[in-house]
Parts: sequence; C-alpha cells; structure tokens
Amino acid sequence: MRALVCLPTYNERENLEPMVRALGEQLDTTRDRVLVIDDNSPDGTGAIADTLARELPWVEVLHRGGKEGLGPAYIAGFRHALAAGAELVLEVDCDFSHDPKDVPRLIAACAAGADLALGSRWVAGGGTVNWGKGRTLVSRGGSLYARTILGVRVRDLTGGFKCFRRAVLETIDLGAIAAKGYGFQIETTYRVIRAGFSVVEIPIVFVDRRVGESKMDGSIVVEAMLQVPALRWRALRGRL
Ligand SMILES: Nc1nc2c(ncn2[C@@H]2O[C@H](COP(=O)(O)OP(=O)(O)OP(=O)(O)O)[C@@H](O)[C@H]2O)c(=O)[nH]1
Ligand SMILES: [Mg+2]
Repeated sequence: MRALVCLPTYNERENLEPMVRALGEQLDTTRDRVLVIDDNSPDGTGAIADTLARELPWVEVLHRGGKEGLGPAYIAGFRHALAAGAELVLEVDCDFSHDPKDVPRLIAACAAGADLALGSRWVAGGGTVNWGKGRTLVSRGGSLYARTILGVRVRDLTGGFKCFRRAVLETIDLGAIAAKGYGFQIETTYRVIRAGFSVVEIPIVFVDRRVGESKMDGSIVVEAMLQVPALRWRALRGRL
C-alpha cells in the first residue's frame, strides 16, 4: 500500500459520503486507502461509513466506542495504518476544510523527500476563507505562541492536514502522546522535529465548514496553551 488517509468523524453524516468520493478521485485507489475512524457518532455516520466500505474496496472503517477526541482517534488510525503496511499516512478533516484536491500535493512532497508534509495556512500562498477575526487570532496567535515557546520554524503548528512517512510514525512514541485537540497536532509535529525528521509546509487555503457542527471548544484551546510549555519543559529535560 502506498498511502492511507485517516478520516476521523464525529457527526459528519452530510459530509462523509461526498468527502470519501472526492478523496477517491484524488487517490490511486489501486494502492491507496481511506480509513474512516468513527467515535460512535450519534447521527449514524458510522453506518454510512459501513455502507461505503461495502461498496468501495479501498474504504475501511474503524469503529470506536465513544467520543474521546481527535488525538486518540488518530493514534488508533496510525496504528492501523502501520499494521496494514502503509508507506504514507495522512490526516484529513471530514468537513471539506481540507480540500481533497490538495492531497496529491502533500503526497508529492513526501515522495520528493519530506518526512512530514504539513498543509499550511500561514506560509506564502496559504490562507483561510470565511474566517472571522476571532478565529484568525486564535489560529495565528496559537501557532506564533507555540512556535516561539518550542523554538521551531514551522508556521502552522495547529493544522490537521498532514502526510507522514511511515518511519516517522514508527519512531515517535505514539503511546506517549496525551493531547486530544489542537494540542495533538502541535505535539506530533514537535516530536517529529525533535526526532530529527524533515518537515515541509505546503500552502493550503482552509475553508470553513459548510455543513455540520464544529467540535471545537474553549477547553481544546486551553489544553493546547497549557501543553506547549509542558512539552518544552519535557524536551529540555531530555524526556521527549
Ligand atoms: N473520531 C473522532 N473524530 C472527531 C472528534 N472530534 C472531531 N472529529 C473530527 O475531526 C475533524 C475536525 O473536527 P472539526 O469539528 O471540524 O474541528 P475543527 O476543524 O477544529 O473546527 P471547525 O473550525 O469548526 O471545523 C472532523 O472530521 C470531525 O468530525 C472525535 O472526538 N473523534
Ligand atoms: Mg473543521
């Protein structure tokens, strides 16, 4: 298998089918796969995923017991991807904020040598559409805060559109990652940099979700803010 796309879902019934089909158009479905990771969505997203998996041989579903947050869902997806032999492992949101048409650009960056390719809003050519001042401030400010405290050059640390080479996920200690929300994205990228892998940022335009509800809340922002200095502290003490 070349690439496995991890697609975490929680109440994405309107988005899931169009998203999976749009991904199928961008992937080489003879050697790439999509893994839906559903946390027992009350709106029946899991059953829609099962129907898609019956129709499309390149779609798989991982059902989890209940909503545990994005971090644990992705870690379960990463473990599945490694066990299944994927060379590249991607993270993509199911709400069309990440354009499926950008997936080949992330894959190409890894094929060209990057260990981790990040879809980035905050490099030249990247950006956001339909974002209010508050949301822009949280995202830009969050990345600036994290990048300053951690001392890294990456500009978009909180994004969740990524492509990892498998060696990266085999090397970092997945079991040690505790963060669940944005903090999960910051922590994985920081661990990858600390482990000496190369990270490239690929400009993307991030579009606000059109359908369904956001699962973001203030507690996710607070978790990430507290976790950044803790990460740096652990790294300075040689424990990361
Ligand atoms: N399996 C699983 N998926 C989740 C969980 N929380 C969010 N997701 C999915 O993760 C992706 C990103 O979540 P969003 O709610 O869009 O969060 P966000 O992109 O930070 O916020 P928005 O700006 O509102 O889009 C979506 O595909 C969600 O369905 C969770 O606890 N478990
Ligand atoms: Mg979203």
